[in-house]
Amino acid sequence: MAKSGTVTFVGRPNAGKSTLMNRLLGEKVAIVSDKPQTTRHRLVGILSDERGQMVFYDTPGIHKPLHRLNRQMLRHAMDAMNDADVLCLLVDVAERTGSGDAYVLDLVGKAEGPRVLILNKVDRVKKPDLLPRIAHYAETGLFEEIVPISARNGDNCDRLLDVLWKLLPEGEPIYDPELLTIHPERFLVAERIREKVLELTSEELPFSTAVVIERWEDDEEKGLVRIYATILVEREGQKKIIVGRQGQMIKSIGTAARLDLEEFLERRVYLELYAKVEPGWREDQALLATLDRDVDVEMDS
Ligand SMILES: Nc1nc2c(ncn2[C@@H]2O[C@H](COP(=O)(O)OP(=O)(O)OP(=O)(O)O)[C@@H](O)[C@H]2O)c(=O)[nH]1
Ligand SMILES: [Mg+2]
Repeated sequence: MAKSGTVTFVGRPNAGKSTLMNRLLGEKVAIVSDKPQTTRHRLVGILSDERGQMVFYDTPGIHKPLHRLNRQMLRHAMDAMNDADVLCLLVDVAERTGSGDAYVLDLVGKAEGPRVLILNKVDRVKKPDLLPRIAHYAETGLFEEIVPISARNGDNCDRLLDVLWKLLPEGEPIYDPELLTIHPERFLVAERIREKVLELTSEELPFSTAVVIERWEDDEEKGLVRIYATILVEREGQKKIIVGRQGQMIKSIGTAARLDLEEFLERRVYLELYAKVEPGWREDQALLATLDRDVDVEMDS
């Protein structure tokens, strides 16, 4: 009998959850950045092979929610935690342990089912420094396995996969084995544009930016797709940063995004970006609902 089930990754922002999901899939489904709070939804990645089907849930990092957007992000993380057949807590070993970690550990401890602790970013620490970390988590008695890895360079990720397959229940595949994810192209494209915004801007901007696809036109004749997207910000000053001097910044974002999208969509892309001030969008229930609606599509399995 083949294996089938869900594996959820949770942890603090920036622990490397999205990097790990992409690594295990061998494809980029989730966007990644060096800024915390990159992932805003529960993202699905599907791994199907001769052993069965593993459905990954990548989640927003657990943090103190200061806006409605962040409360929504946490809800996605909690839902994914409750839906997990195997729950993985990711910890960045290059960071000191703090009160946030204790909170996450407590949450994970309350979940049912097998739990795995993943110590990520081992490429950033010396081996002897890892041992007390491992001992600390072993003492909690919460984890079936503790696996040190580097999601970035792939170290020990095969061993992690073996552990996950072992813990997964038996069953029929949930999704068509051909599928890599269930998210619509439109959402994945908006995310990739947001990734370029995160890459090229700094400070508070990443937290207060969202990308909305306004229009999408497939021009079969010319073999290209025209995408019109808005970058939402909260204040006039932020818009100035996004646009940049003489429009340089938004141009750079647009160029980087277009190159990425052409590879992703395997088509020529005409991309037009606008910056728009939408005061307090992170508190705007209707707008957040719109952003959320584009994330999942119902698929027949
Ligand atoms: N050195 C090193 N960096 C890593 C590793 N894994 C991830 N990173 C980096 O850590 C940063 C955060 O990675 P993400 O995958 O976006 O982290 P996340 O946990 O998904 O973050 P949120 O979505 O904000 O919760 C990025 O700059 C990654 O390149 C690793 O194994 N080693
Ligand atoms: Mg992430």
